Amino acid sequence: MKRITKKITACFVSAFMLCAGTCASFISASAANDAIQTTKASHTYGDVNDDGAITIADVVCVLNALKNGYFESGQCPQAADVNGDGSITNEDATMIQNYVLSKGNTGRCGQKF
Ligand SMILES: [Ca+2]
Ligand SMILES: [Ca+2]
Repeated sequence: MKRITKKITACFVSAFMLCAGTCASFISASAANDAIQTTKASHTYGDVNDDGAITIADVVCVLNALKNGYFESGQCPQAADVNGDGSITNEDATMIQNYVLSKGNTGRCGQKF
């Protein structure tokens, strides 16, 4: 059952990423630098919605931000740059998805900053 859920999640996210990819390619992490919108003292790479866990919801946050061009209030854009290249792209979303699915390159997901 868990395996099927992971496959369904992966399909959903892949389809969403395909759609988001046609709308926007990246958001500059430096442009979002003044946008930490939570009051926590520390954050975790990959935990974009800052709820204390890295889940598929964080992947969706990144994809929505790529589509819309901005992060919602309460989200932590810096946590989205998991490959540390200074931009937030589909690659970051893929790495967070990999972390959720426990496979592939996860960048610095899970590290505190
Ligand atoms: Ca989260
Ligand atoms: Ca990045």
